[in-house]
Amino acid sequence: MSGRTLGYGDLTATDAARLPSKDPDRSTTIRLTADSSGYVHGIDGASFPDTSPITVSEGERLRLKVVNDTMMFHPIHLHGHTFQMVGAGSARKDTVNVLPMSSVEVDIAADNPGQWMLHCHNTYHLETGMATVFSYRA
Ligand SMILES: [Cu+2]
Repeated sequence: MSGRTLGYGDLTATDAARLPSKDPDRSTTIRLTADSSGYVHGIDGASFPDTSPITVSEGERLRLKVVNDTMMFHPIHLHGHTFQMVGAGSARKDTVNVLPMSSVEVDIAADNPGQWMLHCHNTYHLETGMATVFSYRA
């Protein structure tokens, strides 16, 4: 077996897909968590629906850091938007795999008002609480 694994750092958004250049208006961090059993998942130590929403205002550019405090992979998916990777390449995506005990940063253009789910796409992590709401202020 030879070759190497493609990483996010290898991916660059095309001009048509890239977010317009803009500094973030605000930054926030969420931590992906699990209880000591490893079978109850959450965000910042709480399980949905008890997680705190990520609140944004329309037109805002949010830099979101997602820190994985667990030993599992978490493909984090945001509804209603595509974000742009920061630091490792510049791919435009709606799901990013956050590796165990590591983090990713993404920029999100808040351009689609509503109440959108942000969650782990591993269904058993979602069903035990690794979800929150990406919530536009009224
Ligand atoms: Cu997960």
